[in-house]
Amino acid sequence: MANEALIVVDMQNDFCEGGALAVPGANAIVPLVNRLIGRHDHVVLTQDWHPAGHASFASSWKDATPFSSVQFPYGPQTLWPVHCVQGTPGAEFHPELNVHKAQMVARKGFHTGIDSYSAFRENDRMTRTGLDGYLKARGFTKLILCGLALDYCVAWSAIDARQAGFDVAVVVEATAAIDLDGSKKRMLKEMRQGGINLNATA
Ligand code: VGL
Ligand code: ZN
Repeated sequence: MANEALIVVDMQNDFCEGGALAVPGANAIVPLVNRLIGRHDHVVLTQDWHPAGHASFASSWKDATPFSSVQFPYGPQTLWPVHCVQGTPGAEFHPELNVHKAQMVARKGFHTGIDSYSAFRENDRMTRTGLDGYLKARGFTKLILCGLALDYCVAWSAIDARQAGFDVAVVVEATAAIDLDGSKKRMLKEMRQGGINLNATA
């Protein structure tokens, strides 16, 4: 469909089995994501793309442990293991992902001091990536999302896409969640309440 784009979120080695921030069940969704890619005319990939020493890495802070939360200038921020460092194998797409059809690769998380779950707006909720402008300029009105992680980058991207005025569906079966402190349940509820269709299938 001409007005519809598939957004494949962060299908990168570090979020898959054996990766630095492996999401349980990530490898199993690769065939489903590829099927969705095969069925869509317009595909955008997002890529978590951090400089070494990024502020969201626990190792960038003294005495901090991964998965703890600390106060950043913009609010609470979860600290993560070092992952998706620019130019490293962990930042590359999963080797079985069908990347060739992608018309756009949108990178995010490249500002050292700001994390970015959403592909539209960084975690300070002010810095914009410009992806909405690109998608609107291309005439897309409907976005279908899949990928990793359901409760972080997929959810925040979906919520921001809805707020930017797109009709948004998430193919939940083609996602996998980190599920930190109940984040999966919480973000599914936020998406549902935000008017995002969670019933789409792969
Ligand atoms: C993500 C945590 C940190 C994600 C990225 O892709 O969901 N999660 N960076
Ligand atoms: Zn990240």
